[in-house]
Amino acid sequence: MTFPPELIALLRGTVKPVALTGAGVSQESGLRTFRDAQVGLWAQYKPEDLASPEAFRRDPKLIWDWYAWRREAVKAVRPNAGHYALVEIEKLVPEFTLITQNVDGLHRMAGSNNVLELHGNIQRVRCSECYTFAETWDDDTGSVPRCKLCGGLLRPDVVWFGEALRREQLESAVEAARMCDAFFSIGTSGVVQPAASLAYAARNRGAVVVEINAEPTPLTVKANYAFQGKSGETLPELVKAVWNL
Ligand code: BV8
Ligand code: ZN
Repeated sequence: MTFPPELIALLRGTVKPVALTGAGVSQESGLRTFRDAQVGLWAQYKPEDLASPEAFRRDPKLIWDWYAWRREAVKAVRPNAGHYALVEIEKLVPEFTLITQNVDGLHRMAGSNNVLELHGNIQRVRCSECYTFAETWDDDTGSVPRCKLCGGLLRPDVVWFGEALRREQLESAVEAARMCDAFFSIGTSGVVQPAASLAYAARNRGAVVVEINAEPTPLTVKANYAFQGKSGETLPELVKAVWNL
C-alpha cells in the first residue's frame, strides 16, 4: 500500500497525534461491529434500544444477559494487527493519545496504556444505585446479581445512550483533540455524539485529519486523507511507511 509522500512527511513530524477508534478496529479480531452485532436472539433489538437506562429499568435481566453474552464474545477474541499498530505509535510518539468508543478492552489487552475509554468497559461491573464496583458476581442465579453494599442491581460500567460521559474522560478527549497536530479516525461510522465531534474539533484547530474506515462516513469528505480499507491491514502499513519499521 502506498501513501501520499506529503502525508508521510507530515506524520513524521507529528508530536501530539490522537486516534479515535470504533467497533471497526475490533472487527478483524472476530467481534461484530455495533451495527452488525445483533444476531441470533438479539437480532430483534436495535443496539441503542438495549444500551439505555430505560431498557435496563424496563427489563434488567434482558439487558444483563445481553452484556453477559457480549462479555463472552470478547473473552473469545484477541487484539489484531490494527490494535498492535496503535501500540507501536504510542511507543514511538510519547504524547500520542488513544481515544476509543469500544467497551471491549482490546486496546489495553494489546498493550496500549494512554487509552481514554469514553464509553466505559464491558469487563467492569458496578452497582446501578451506589456506583460501587463489583469484583465478582454470580452470573447463573437466574436474576440480575445485586450489590453487596446496598442491594442495588449490578450493571455493566458502560455509558448508555442518554447518559453523560464521565466528565474528566470527556474533557481529556476534547483537550487532546483540540491540541493535536494529527487526528486519526479509525473504524467508526462517526454518528454517535459527542465522540463523533472530536475529529471536527481537531480539524478546526488545523490538525491533519486521516480517516481509515471500511466504508465512507460523514467525516470522509471533511478528512484531509481518507483510506477505505481494513484497519488491521492499513494501520500497520502506515506505521511502517511513516516510522520505517
Ligand atoms: C449523551 C456503550 C447526554 C454501550 C455507546 C447530538 C445529535 C444527535 C444525537 C445526540 C446528540 N447528542 C447526544 C445524542 C444522543 C446520543 C447519540 O449520539 N445518538 C446517535 C445514535 C445519534 N448520544 C448519547 O446518548 C451520549 N450521551 O449525549 O448524554 C447527556 C448529557 C449531559 C447529561 C445527561 C445526558 C452517549 C453516547 C454513548 C452511548 N454508548 N456504547 C455499549 O456499547 O453497549 S455508543 C456505541 O455505539 C459505541 O461505543 C460507539 O460509540 C457506537 C457505535 O459506533 P462505531 O463504534 O462507530 O460502530 P459502528 O458499527 O457504527 O461502525 C463501525 C464502522 O467500522 C463502520 O463504518 C464500518 O464500515 C467500519 N468497519 C468495519 N470493519 C472494519 C471497519 N473499518 C476498518 N476496518 C475494519 N476491519
Ligand atoms: Zn450499591
